[in-house]
Amino acid sequence: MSALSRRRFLGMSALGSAAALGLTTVSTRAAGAAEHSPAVIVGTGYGAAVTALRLGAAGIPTVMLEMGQLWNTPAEDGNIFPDMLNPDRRAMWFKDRTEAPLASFLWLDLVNRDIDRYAGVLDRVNYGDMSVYVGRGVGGGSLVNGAMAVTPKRSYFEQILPRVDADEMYGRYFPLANSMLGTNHIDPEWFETSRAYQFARVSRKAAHEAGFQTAFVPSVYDFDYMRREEEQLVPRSALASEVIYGNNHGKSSLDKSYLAAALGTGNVTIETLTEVRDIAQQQDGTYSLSVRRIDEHGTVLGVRQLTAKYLFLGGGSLGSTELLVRARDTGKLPDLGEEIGRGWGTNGNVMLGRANHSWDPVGELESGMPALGIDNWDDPVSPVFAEIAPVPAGIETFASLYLAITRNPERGTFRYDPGADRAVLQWSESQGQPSIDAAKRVFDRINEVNGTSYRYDLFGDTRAFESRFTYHPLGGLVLGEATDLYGRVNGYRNLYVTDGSLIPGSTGVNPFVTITALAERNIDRVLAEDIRAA
Ligand code: FAE
Repeated sequence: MSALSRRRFLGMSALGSAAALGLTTVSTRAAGAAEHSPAVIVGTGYGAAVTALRLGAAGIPTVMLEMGQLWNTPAEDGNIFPDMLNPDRRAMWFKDRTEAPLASFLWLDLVNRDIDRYAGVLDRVNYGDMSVYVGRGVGGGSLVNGAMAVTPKRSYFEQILPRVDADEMYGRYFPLANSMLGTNHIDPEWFETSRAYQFARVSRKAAHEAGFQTAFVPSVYDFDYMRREEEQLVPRSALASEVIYGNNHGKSSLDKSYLAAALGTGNVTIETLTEVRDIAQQQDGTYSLSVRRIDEHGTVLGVRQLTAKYLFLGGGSLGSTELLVRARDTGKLPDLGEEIGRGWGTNGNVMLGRANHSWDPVGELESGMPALGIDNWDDPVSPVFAEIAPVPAGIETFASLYLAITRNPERGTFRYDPGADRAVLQWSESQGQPSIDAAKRVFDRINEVNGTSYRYDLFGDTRAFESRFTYHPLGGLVLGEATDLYGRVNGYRNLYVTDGSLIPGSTGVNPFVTITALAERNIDRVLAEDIRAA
């Protein structure tokens, strides 16, 4: 067994037994809740998980603090997660009703359900004109996302982060990230015959008719497993309408990859249902964190202080940005500059649906995991990468759904609201218009050539394009602006950002591979220069 597999095995056992015992501290050692740790990481998403593995492997005792739950124990129905058609309290983070991205179908609210307030796995954070979907739990967004593992086009990466060495990223860190995450590719022959991808083939035909190219999308969902799902040899997940509220099988989420390996180093501890509220720096330069423990019903169990020499922020674009905006504006980290909270974008997300002809059915069975996209990114006027998204309703819908990623230059800013003690995003609906315009150029043409039309019934009113939510929040603590070129926060030693908040609002593709690869690059440098050399 390789060292990595051994670590993963140890880590998976620790996660399994913590879940079975209902523990909120996960470790391969008998670890108590220490008051001081050499390194603390906020969150357990992509950036955080990479950082934990590399610190743990370097022998640095590290504590990860995660506000969500460990998702590892089946509930009474035998499943860890609910499917999209029958959501229950596990679906959402403290909501009275689910808030699914498709608000309606035939203008009817058939999609959402009343639920009990609970520490569920998907959050929708609403800021006026913009709502942001994020994952909550050990693994962050990896628990709820669509598993599309896409490396950005090099020319675009060079545009968005011109001061990052692209040779190093494409030669070393992107391949490393993909291999660690478990990225795999669909067998094109199987794709042509699979019932579960008829919806994607129908969309492909319409795109090709209009002269657009399509491309397969790599995934961290195991396509071999999916094939066996279709053959009814294994329990179904992607083919059982599981997406956005978690997958019970098939997906290599971070708890099965980086986080398992991190725990397996023996140096990493994860504390769940533990939210970092405040950060301050002490006289000796170490950081103190005010940390709130809750139970899964939201009852506050206590607040305690923790200290760390090295503090890594991996709470995602919303979480990390909020911590630093709050720290600056409450005077706890007064040397933080104006760049904190800036440069936030939606990755140009816009969703839309098309109505197909009755002779072009999409099929009753749709895989929850997308595998194909319309790739019009090289078009200088309307660059669009549109993933062909499923509507896994279990019935024939004659609908094609798309999540289009566009090059939207609009950016938002987070400001501290002292009354609510939260960072609030400044973003107006009109800032979504460039995304709509770009997508409209592509899909107007597809509709015109194919004699099809938009669906006006999917987003709660009669709009055809929905740009008021995003799955891909990026920025807020932009690399080279709020931090140096390796995520070190300007103005403070030993304080780092390691997640999607480093990326300036856009990656042109689904972002988790970029976040992972950048985190690998940054921690390499930080370990060598700041930690090993200290
Ligand atoms: P993230 O994964 O969001 O993790 C942050 C973690 O920190 C979360 O677990 C939080 O609960 C936790 N946290 C935040 N604040 C605190 C605090 N103060 N104290 C303690 N814990 C805290 O961060 N991307 C793709 O590349 N491909 C896809 O197919 C895809 N599909 C998506 C589908 C959905 C429904 C959603 C919501 C997202 C999707 N994404 C996809 C986006 C992707 O999951 C996201 O970019 C990454 O998860 C962001 O990684 P971060 O490390 O920035």
